[in-house]
Amino acid sequence: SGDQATGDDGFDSMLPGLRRRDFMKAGAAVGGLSGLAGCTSLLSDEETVDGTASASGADNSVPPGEHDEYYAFLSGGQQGDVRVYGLPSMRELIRIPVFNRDASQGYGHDDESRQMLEDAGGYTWGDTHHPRISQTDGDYDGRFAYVNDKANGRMARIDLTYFETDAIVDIPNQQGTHGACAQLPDTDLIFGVGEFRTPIPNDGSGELHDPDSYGSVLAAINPESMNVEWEVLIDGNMDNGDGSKEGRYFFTSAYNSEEAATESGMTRDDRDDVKAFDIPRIEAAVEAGNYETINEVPVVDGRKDSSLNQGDEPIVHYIPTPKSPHGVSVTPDNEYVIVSGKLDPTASVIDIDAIDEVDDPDDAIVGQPKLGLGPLHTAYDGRGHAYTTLFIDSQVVKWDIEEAVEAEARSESPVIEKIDVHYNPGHLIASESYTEDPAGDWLISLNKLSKDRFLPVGPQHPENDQLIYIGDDEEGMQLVKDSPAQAEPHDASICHKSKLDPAKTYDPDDLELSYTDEGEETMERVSEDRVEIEMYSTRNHYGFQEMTVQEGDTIEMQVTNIETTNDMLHSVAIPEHDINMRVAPQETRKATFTADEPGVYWIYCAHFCSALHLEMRSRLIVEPE
Ligand code: CUK
Ligand code: CUA
Repeated sequence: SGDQATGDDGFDSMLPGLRRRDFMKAGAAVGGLSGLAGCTSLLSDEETVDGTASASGADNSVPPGEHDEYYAFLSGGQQGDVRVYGLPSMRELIRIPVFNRDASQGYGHDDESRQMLEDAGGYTWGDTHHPRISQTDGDYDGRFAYVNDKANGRMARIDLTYFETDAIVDIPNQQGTHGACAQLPDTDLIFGVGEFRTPIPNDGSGELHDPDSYGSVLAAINPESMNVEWEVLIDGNMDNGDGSKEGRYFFTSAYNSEEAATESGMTRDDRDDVKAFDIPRIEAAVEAGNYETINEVPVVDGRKDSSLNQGDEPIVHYIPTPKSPHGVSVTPDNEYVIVSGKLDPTASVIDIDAIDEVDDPDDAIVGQPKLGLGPLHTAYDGRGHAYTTLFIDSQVVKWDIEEAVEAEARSESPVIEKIDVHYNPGHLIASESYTEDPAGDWLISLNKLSKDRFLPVGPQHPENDQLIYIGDDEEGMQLVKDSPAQAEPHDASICHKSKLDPAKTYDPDDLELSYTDEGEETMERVSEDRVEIEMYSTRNHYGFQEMTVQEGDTIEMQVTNIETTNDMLHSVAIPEHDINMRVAPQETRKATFTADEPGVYWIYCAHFCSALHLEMRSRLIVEPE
């Protein structure tokens, strides 16, 4: 928008086409101007037609009122949610409750979301690690995000039209779902990676004490129905996962090929493995009836000695890689899958086309650069560079992928530079790194420890998500911002804002419940002890100013927010009944509860909505029996 730097002050005509960073350089050269460098209102960044500041260079400032360039979706770890940041500002915009409950969004407080959480096991928490956005033709389509629950073996889907969780599947035969990823390029399947080995089925009927008899499975989930279509039983375990871009393979890392149940046992061997699941062959096996049904899911035997793995067309390739690999990610050009073992200083570069060609799986490993201590996860800039977190060294290392293929194994020559992060990074994510065309400008290092970087808040400190600018290969990586995050983001996906189209209000046609307009409110006793209420809400009242019921009645209360204005929320908060039903504009929700204590209850609107918000009230009068 031109109101920040009009031609009147003369500065933009003095500096045609220059961005702020260039100006700062120029300012330094022309001493006399350098005093103006802090005067950002005169030096605003170039802006796009829709008024979005396009941050220039390593400057992540987004002026008040301007929008960010990207959405970043971060997992919330033990909070069980997904957080949405604006990038590059790193401003947190919203948290989307997934496996947790959130009264601010009425999630877990209305019948529909309560039922969904109940059907998915009824747990009050989850452990989200890997949020992935659906793709079409290898690019984000902005329709859905998917995220795992490591704590209870589940996968959830978030509808990105409304930024709300709309489905959760409790995955049979899988206890800890760790890696999560979509089958690209068109999100044909969602994969849940089973980390914890258990007896299968885990119902006490089998051997409980001998870990050798346990197993873990890869689960393939239909992205529309969220049904588990099939599973593959494997030897060893699995950790993270990523898919090849053309849909052929799904890759997982593994740190416990030993199949041990103790730390010393899990770290005994020098090599674990990467598994390459051949999706078309697995689907052919399922088609041919080559499976055992366990807990209603077809389970294909992908263990090493399975008949399906003998011969020239194995369904699972086991590729040995050094000690306890963790991160696994496919390069944007689909040439390689890069895996790094946290207990070995190298990353392994695996040639995807070679996997099914070589006799010795070792020959598929075409590069093994030595990166530093504790290499975990790798992201891409689309210019041939890889960025890998070094957990032990507390660094991000930038390296050249082709150089790693050319160089001797364990050479450090592919390393371009390292930057210190604070402290101990897990994942890192670059803008659109999971697509075929990464943007290559920003990178977030999701650091597990912040130690001294923020005001102390007791024994538990926030995590530290550090923003690094990677858009300038000559100047190198530049640390731009420390951003505290409540525990514990693991992974993230960064999507350009142009690829999302969030709704401004609900479309009543998308909802199951009927719309109740002003004048259509009803309150009806449908049986001896059941009352149905349908009402509306608007500034600043509800369809009913009072509602009288009898002690012991079950009440089905349905509320439509008839506002058509974006952002104009109301809610139905019912004291002492554990309900806060948020209704967004044009949304209808329903909560069913029992009026089991006689008395008067002030229903109120918990979302500040206008000057008469406090007066937006109704009485629930429960008459004694
Ligand atoms: S992650 Cu889940 S243990 Cu490195 Cu993908 Cu943190
Ligand atoms: Cu409606 Cu506050």
